[in-house]
Amino acid sequence: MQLLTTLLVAVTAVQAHYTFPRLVVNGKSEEADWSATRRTKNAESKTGVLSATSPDIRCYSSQNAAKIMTVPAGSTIHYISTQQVNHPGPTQYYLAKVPEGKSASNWDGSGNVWFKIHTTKPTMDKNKQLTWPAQNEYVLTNATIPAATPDGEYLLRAEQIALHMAMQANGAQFYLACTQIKITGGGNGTPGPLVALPGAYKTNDPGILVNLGTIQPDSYVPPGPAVWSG
Ligand SMILES: *[C@@H]1O[C@H](CO)[C@@H](O)[C@H](O)[C@H]1NC(C)=O
Ligand SMILES: [Cu+2]
Repeated sequence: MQLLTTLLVAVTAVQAHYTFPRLVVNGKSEEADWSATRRTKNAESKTGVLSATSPDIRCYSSQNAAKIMTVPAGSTIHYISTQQVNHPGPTQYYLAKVPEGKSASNWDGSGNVWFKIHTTKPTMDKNKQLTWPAQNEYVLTNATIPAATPDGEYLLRAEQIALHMAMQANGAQFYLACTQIKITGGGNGTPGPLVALPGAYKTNDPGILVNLGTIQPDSYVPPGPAVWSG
């Protein structure tokens, strides 16, 4: 029994990484894992992206998905995680509008097309550690699709950046997923700033190369553009 317990603890430690195979929209989950969310290259290994400038930073070299999920503007969204999101770091959501004549079911998300709709800020816990909303949960934090987002097909990208090793270059781990969605009932906003992925992040951005043991919550600067809130 002692041995079994030890083994279970060891296995749990090895599996302490995660993927986000399901989007939840207003409490209703995608019908199955990887149905509208593109199956990422790390679906089995669950390892994070270690280079902020690699092509994997966009959608983790994922396969196109079969479905496109309808998402009313103004919806509350989040993702289900395969494991506990145990590492400290921000959760961010981005959208990219599919160009005219292309489809969310196969567009690659290239170009200056991505805008950020959500980021999370840390607080200091009672052990003087920086912690983030939804840390240690099996979901990513909720975000709102801005009501002013124009109708149409989009790629939705979620990331959680694990910063526990980020005091060294390429030590931050990016866990991410992209989902094929169609926004309905939206508005006439002009989303921006628009950035490319890769492109928006640099290895030495202060939110990527950072020692969490030496900063205050207010001084953490998440990577990427400002949030567009519509
Ligand atoms: C997140 O949104 C879901 C509905 O999609 C809701 O059930 C849940 O309570 C929300 N969680 C938080 C922390 O607000
Ligand atoms: Cu880890």
